[in-house]
Amino acid sequence: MKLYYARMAPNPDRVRFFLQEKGQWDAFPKTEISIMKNEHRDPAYRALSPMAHVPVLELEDGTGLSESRAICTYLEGLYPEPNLMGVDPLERAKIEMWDRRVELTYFMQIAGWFRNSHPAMAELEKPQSAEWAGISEGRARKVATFFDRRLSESTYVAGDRFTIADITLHVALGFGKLVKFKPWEAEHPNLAAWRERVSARAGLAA
Ligand SMILES: N[C@@H](CCC(=O)N[C@@H](CS)C(=O)NCC(=O)O)C(=O)O
Repeated sequence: MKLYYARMAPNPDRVRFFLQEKGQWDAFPKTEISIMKNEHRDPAYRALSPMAHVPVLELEDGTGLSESRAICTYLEGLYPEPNLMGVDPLERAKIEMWDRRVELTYFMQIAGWFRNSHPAMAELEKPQSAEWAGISEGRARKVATFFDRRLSESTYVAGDRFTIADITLHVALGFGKLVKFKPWEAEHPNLAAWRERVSARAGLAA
């Protein structure tokens, strides 16, 4: 088994933090892919990742598993402890619900904002759209308020314990720094308190 990942890229970081939380980051080999050097578009890599996305987990039989959450589902099966995705059908569903809310409504808006406005992304995002960036920014700002409210009633994103949904939010907040959006610094005290709590975890070390 081998993980193809990229440094300082949010989706690979979701898998890295997931493995770090499980104490398994060093359990199998990794290959670094440079997105800025276009290594993810190399035909050999595309054979594993047809959409040219990082990360990918290559299995012993040559299967390429992509989509960060799907990779985490597989890793949760291999390394069940500590549990990060739920122990029974209801808890699994609730964690997935919150994780997808974070990914689809916040993480993806930060991605749209960053990819359509940052000069470093001009090569990857063609064409860049200032209008798309603006709409994404507005939505990200609104959703930050939603998660601040959620964290006023819940210690962690999906409930009373740390799960994959916290990893996704942690990565998404870090991603937002690239567009200088730090909602925990103003007006969002619950997000700030949660961020301080999770940032202290060894598994989320940079
Ligand atoms: N939905 C995929 C997204 C993967 C993805 O977009 N990864 C980025 C790096 S964070 C990438 O490979 N970008 C390359 C590109 O846009 O050309 C996942 O969850 O893994």
